[in-house]
Amino acid sequence: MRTSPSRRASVLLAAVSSLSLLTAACGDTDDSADDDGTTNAKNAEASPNAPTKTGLTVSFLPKQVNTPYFTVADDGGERAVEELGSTFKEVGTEQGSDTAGQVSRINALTEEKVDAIAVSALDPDALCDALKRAMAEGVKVVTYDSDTNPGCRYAFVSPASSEDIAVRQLALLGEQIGYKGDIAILSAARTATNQNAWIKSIKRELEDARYQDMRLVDVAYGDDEAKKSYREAEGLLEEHPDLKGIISPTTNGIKAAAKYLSQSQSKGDVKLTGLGAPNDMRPYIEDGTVDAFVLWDPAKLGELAGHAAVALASGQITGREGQMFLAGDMGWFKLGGDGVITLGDPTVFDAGNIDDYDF
Ligand code: RAM
Repeated sequence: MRTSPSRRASVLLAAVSSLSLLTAACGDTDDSADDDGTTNAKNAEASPNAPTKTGLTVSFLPKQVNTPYFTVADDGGERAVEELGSTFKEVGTEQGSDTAGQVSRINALTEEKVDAIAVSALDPDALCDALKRAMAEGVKVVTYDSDTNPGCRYAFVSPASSEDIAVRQLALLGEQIGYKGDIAILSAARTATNQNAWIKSIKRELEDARYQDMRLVDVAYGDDEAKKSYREAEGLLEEHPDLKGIISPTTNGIKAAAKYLSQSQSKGDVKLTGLGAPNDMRPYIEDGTVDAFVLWDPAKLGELAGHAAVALASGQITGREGQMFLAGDMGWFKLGGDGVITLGDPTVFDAGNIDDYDF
């Protein structure tokens, strides 16, 4: 049974007054959160050979539940957590922009004393206080898909490097429009960490000489909602009659934009690429609305997050650069700077390979 918060607080106080010197001298793996959240834990030694704990409760909190991308990702997480002998649960809201809903769920999970939370953050800052409280209560926090600030979690399971994800989408669109003309981005929630990191990288990459004739004229936000994303895509075409292409770095956004374009006169003329799920995008590849798009396997992303959460809860990693953990059949993964764990290279899908994938 776990220690109650009040008991833990008094134990901590006693420890601070009488044992702090001893603790420091022993290199104890004290993981209490301090002013900037996780400093103690990240500086702590891991016990790479510690046995994998079983009987843990690991909770996944995606940006949005009941949406294909996160259903597949969280199914992967469930598989990993259950294979490791622990209990998986998923909580979340149906909206793709409900940051307050994420905060209240983090607080509820902390109250419930789950052992670990894997969260895809809708906002880098807004979740921080709740996540820091969770960590102070002994909950191991890992982000996956979309990060919070590094001080508000121990590790981040990233699909690929942000730069890579962004650059590949821009390169695809560049090829498709002959590196010339106005382009726009259709994003998800305005605050989403992953979306904003990719948009920033796309803007930086656009400064490269090869893109000198391409101009980013607008960024729209569809909040990962089908109808809103559809309307935003329509709005982009209405407001920018010379638009040559759209990048939508969200599975829900690109699907809605493809639906709009496939029914519009601009089908095939205005190019669309971004991050899409093969099963969502197959009809639009087949009917010529979309030539190619990018993604990773969300199931593997969730699986890796499940393994990372259990490795944290088992003390095998603490979030420090260079630590390693075994993610089942996926093999060993090494933590990079800021506790970032990278899944691998994204895949480009087109008519030639889309039928090899089923997610
Ligand atoms: C949507 C979400 C998610 C993003 C994918 C590509 O499902 O915005 O965070 O990673 O698209």
